[in-house]
Amino acid sequence: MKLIFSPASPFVRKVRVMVHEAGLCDQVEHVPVKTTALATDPEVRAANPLGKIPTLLLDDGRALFDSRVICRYLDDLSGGVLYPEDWIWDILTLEALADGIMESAVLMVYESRLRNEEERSKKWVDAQWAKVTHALDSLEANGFVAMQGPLNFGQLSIICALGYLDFRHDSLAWREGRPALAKWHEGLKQRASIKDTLPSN
Ligand SMILES: N[C@@H](CCC(=O)N[C@@H](CS)C(=O)NCC(=O)O)C(=O)O
Repeated sequence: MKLIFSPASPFVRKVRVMVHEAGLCDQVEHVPVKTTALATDPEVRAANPLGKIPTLLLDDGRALFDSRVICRYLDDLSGGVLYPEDWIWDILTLEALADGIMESAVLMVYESRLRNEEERSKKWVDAQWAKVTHALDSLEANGFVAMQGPLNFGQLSIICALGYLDFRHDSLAWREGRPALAKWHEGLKQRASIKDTLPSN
């Protein structure tokens, strides 16, 4: 299998964490690309009509996307450990929350990197950050069942989302006023799959 990836993407990081946790490191070749919404890499476009990463190329020529599909697929290959059936809807909801945090955080980056000064909207950026803060506040208030109990992929997705906030939006200090979430994050960030997949430019 080939993973088309960039080391900065939080969605890609989810897949890299899953590859690690599933013990599939020697079965996935990493193919780095530089792609943006305004300049899509041709290899990405050929594999995924949406032009987005992560995209996973299977050995039989099929392509899988997006990160949720790829992570479920890889977990399935390794015996279905991180999406246990008993809690599946809660875990998928937690993963969706993590993806929503990532989407808003990535859109904020696009606003400053891909748009000219006169095209940028502070109102839009503030609205995206408001989505992130509402999500973080609900995690701090312990509103999600799947945050408790044995490790699952909803939890690891949240770790990837928080890691992206540290990587790109450090100055917005997500830990402030959220001691429980910060403590929970400290506990999981020492896992090998998390330490080995830190985002970079
Ligand atoms: N829902 C998708 C989101 C993927 C995504 O937005 N990836 C970004 C990189 S962080 C991307 O490929 N952006 C290029 C574009 O929007 O064309 C997933 O979970 O994989």
